[in-house]
Amino acid sequence: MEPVRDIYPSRTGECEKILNRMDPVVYGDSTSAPEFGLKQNQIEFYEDNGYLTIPDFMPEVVPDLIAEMDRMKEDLAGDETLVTEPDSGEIRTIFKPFAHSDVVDQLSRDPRILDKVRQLLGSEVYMMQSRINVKPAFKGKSFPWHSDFETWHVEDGMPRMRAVTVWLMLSENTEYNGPLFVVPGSHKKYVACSGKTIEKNYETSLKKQVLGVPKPETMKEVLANSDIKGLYGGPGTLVFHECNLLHGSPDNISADPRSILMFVYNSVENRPVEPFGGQPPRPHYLSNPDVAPLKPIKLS
Ligand code: 6CS
Ligand code: FE
Repeated sequence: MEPVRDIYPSRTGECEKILNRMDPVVYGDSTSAPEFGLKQNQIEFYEDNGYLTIPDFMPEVVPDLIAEMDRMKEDLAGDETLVTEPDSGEIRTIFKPFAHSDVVDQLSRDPRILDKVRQLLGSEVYMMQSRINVKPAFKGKSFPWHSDFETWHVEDGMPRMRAVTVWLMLSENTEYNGPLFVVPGSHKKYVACSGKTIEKNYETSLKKQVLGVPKPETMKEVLANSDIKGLYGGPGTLVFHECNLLHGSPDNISADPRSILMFVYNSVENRPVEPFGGQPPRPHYLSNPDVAPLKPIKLS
């Protein structure tokens, strides 16, 4: 098979560069209106800013999801899909929760979410990655600035920018408990990072990412054109987050956890190829080998 040309080279050993995005942000046909689709002004906001917040989207599902999160922390103890914080034994991330919870699986295929995702990506979609970021009180550590797409491209072989992360706030996300910070509009450029991907980078990057993190000088350039925006909201707030948007989050030194459930939807027309960083593909809980289109559940 012809190797796919790398239009977003990163970690090639060259110095860091800011490149142009070569892909659309919204793939959907704006004249199509799925039953639970986004409104035109929401689509435009997402296209311009790279994110969209819908407050009070599904607060009713949150108590069950928190119960499932607590159950999975116990049930999956010692499993590779549970990642702990760098300086404590606290749980940082539960990967692939849909595989262990019907409640999570059903939500990931809820047409009120799927219609919007398919509308943005203009195709059928599959679940590329899913996680619960727990951010425990006092002990939840930061995530440095990064674009998820950069990692997915280099380490998982995602060829183009045609994926969206949809995440639901499971607790109140305030300015104090380690919320997500985004750089609105940063998804329109691509930071080709320095360095080279090391073998099994994921064994350390999920606790503390080093590769694929733009240097301070590069972030200074990015931030000269845009402010940082913190994403705050109550439990049940939904966020759409374009795959190449620069984001990060500070430590949580407050007394309240800041937990979120994340679904990464990738277009079935953007299935991964050989990872561009030259290392073998990452495990199934980071890049799902099941690329079958997701079927929406029936709402009762
Ligand atoms: O590795 C991943 O797939 C995700 N996790 C981290 C810490 N950074 C990149 C991406 O968001
Ligand atoms: Fe991320």
